[in-house]
Amino acid sequence: MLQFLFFFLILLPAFGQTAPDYHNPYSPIFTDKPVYSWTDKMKITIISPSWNSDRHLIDSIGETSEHAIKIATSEHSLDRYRFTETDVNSGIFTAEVILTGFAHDADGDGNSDTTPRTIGNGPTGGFLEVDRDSAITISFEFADGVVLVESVPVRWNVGTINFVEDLFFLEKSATVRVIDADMNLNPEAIDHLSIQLFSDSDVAGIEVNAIETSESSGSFVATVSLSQNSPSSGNRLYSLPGDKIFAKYNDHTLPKPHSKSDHLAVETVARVDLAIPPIERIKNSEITFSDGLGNPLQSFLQNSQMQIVGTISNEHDFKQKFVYMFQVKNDERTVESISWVQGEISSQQSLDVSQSWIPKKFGTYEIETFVWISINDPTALSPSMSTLITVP
Ligand SMILES: [Ca+2]
Ligand SMILES: [Ca+2]
Ligand SMILES: [Ca+2]
Ligand SMILES: [Ca+2]
Repeated sequence: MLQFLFFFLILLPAFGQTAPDYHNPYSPIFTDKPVYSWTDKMKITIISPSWNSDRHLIDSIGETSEHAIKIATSEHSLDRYRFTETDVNSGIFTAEVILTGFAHDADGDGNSDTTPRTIGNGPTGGFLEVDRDSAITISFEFADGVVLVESVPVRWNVGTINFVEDLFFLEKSATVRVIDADMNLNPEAIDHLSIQLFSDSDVAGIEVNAIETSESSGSFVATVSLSQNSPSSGNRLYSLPGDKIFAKYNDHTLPKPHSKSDHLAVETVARVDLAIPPIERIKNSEITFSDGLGNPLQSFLQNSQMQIVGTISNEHDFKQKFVYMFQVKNDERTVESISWVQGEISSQQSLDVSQSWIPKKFGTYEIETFVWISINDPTALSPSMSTLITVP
């Protein structure tokens, strides 16, 4: 017994655990999540160097009745579930179990969406029925009379819904995302759920199918097109410039204090407008020059610091992110200075952006400014501007 405890203390740091609680025997059983959804896949790891009986072979644990591993809720149980060593000499044993939930209509169409069953011997391919608020207990009798135990809860989650942008353009597409781990009904396949979409101009709207982004993500995405020229149909939603568009997901898998039969609609909103070509989205005015105190400069001096001041304005009714670039070239057309300011400009706002610069030599300089979406996306939001100055 003392020998075993010694092993566990050495292994602790590798798993980032805090110091063991000596009043409770330390249990080297780990699950890949602290909480599971009702139809999740569980990956369980047991650290048991003493069960690495042959350092040249993959060992197994749990399948004998004398030293059984049991994975169970208060109602259902997988007894003698086999775990296998991760490598011939690791002393670390793993297994997977797929939770199958209980009979429940998860999407509100009147039919149950689960296949509850408890079957399997491990190390993979086992199924375990769980209830909404089950606790799953993993126990391993790893020495006579010494049983290690770990327990993890099962929970339902309140789904969330969001449009990926606050503003969409007509005749383009809009993407909406629902995150509800409870609708990852099969952790080994792509699931789907339905989302209702409507607009101020079409309050009846459409129902679209949102597809899980990967086998077990619990994140579901749907894309619709927005049209002012064609009526709603399929994945197309009729809407007019200035409309609000709405997306709604009905969650039939709610945690306490909701009852299991409750449902709740979660909703999100975005706006639609006419598509505006990127180059017309921000107005970039002529640059000006000032001294350190903000007074306008008419002439320039060598080795004297000046501020190059750009002015941009956003005449649209949506806020925009931008990056404003300053570029200075000398008479040899060589770039002497390049810098940028990143920011966000509100609807109907005008902003000054400035950059200090010291001309080191006499000569003529060309100062160019560019407004882009971002450093990574150099799509121009306005035509570039250029000014020549002479430093006498
Ligand atoms: Ca081994
Ligand atoms: Ca159903
Ligand atoms: Ca899935
Ligand atoms: Ca849910």
